[in-house]
Amino acid sequence: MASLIHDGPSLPLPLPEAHGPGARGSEQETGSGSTRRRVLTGAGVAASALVLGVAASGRQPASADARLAAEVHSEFLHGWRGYRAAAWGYDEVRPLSGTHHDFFAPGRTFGLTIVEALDTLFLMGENLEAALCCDWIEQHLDPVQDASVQVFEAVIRLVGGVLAGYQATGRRALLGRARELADRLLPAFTASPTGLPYTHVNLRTGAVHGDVATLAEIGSNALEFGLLSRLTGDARYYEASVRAYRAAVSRRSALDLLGTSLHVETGRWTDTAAVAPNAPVDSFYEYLYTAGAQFRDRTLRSWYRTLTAAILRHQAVRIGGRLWFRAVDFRSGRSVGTRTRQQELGSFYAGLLAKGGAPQQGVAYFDSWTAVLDRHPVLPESVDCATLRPVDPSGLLRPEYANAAFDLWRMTGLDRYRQAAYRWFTAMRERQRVPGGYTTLRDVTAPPGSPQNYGDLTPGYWFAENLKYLWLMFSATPRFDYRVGLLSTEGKALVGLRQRWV
Ligand code: DMJ
Repeated sequence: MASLIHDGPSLPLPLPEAHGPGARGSEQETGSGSTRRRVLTGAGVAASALVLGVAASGRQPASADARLAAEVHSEFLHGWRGYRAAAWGYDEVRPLSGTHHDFFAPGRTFGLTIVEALDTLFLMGENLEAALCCDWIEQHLDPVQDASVQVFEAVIRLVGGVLAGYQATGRRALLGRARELADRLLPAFTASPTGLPYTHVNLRTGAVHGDVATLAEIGSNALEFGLLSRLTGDARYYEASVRAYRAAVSRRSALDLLGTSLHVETGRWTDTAAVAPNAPVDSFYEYLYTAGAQFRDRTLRSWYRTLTAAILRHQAVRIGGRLWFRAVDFRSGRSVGTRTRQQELGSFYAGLLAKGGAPQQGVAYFDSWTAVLDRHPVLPESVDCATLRPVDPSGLLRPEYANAAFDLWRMTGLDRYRQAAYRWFTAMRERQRVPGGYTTLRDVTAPPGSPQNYGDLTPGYWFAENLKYLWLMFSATPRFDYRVGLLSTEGKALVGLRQRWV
């Protein structure tokens, strides 16, 4: 089995020039260029990460911490064994009851946790386990099931996970499986009169439904589809992504803000609140930046700059001396909704801001979330940023804070981000570890260890993200090229995996 993962020398990264629309040149932005410059420089922000004295992308870590890396590895294996023992072949494990959860559709399995864990296992040197995952995907993952799946989740988790498996192993069957999945998902884009994707598609019949799409659902596919286009030479995937982005960005307001959801068939906004970086728009901006950089797509880069300048201008607020982002009407810029409610899901944005040219704001936003962590060792799902009290106290084993710490550490090399991530990790270990793995919590403010507080689920993303960020920070693994390595919103290492045994 183990031989199914290639041994041998490190291979050159598959990074040819983009062949998709990104190579075609840029779309000219109008109207807000000078405003954009004023906003960024007026806030004292240089146009690149150089303000922090760092490279724009990552660099090889100077030092590993073998003891902490071993702790992280051990906890990942604890969760993995829990899944293996109770839910192998199913989507997600319920570690308290020893049962499983179907993530995409009742009665259907995609072996989600296997797909989610694959590249993390590879990065941790678990060759045999990684090979077992590859075998399962090749033999059992059915991309033509009679199941209506959420396109967004299927792309970032399944297509991304299988692609990362291919990048780790070079097994051609995995690339084929990723492509089959993408082909089954494409009708969500191609059946749409506007290019905005329907939210759901039946993998067997191609029937689409879900005619109101959030920004995260619209944009969070450009990395996976772009890589697939690059690897297969078939431009359709990336073209579908860019068409969807264009359909959304072209509907921005005069303030260069976007609402939250669009009607797929009419192209009209179904709400008018600009809520970035909170859900359900979060990764729309992440992919705009990351795909723009990865595929050298000047159009996407230009859109990212325009939209981010508007977010910083109209949504950034200081509350209690900390940086937060308020929801505003996207046309008027006036506050809407609960001004002080912030979601943990938005905390990844600290890293994105820094990567995207606003490092001071990125650091400030990270510090805001660290202040929440000072109050609540496990971050609640949402907080009132004026009081730092939970609004939704559940603890869903979310990875976003560690993701931001990883991005900031990778850019700066500063140990404070590793320390912050380690503190986050130890709280998770203390409060969410159970004999069968790791579990969600109903209330992060309840005393640790109360059985009635356990939610009985290890989400698939826990295997893709939470401990991968920690492992990459502490292990200095030669399996990852820290200079060019690219992680998706689901933590999938889409670029920068080195195909070799260690
Ligand atoms: C993950 O599925 C992805 O990170 C997604 O973009 C939003 N967050 C969840 C985990 O919290």
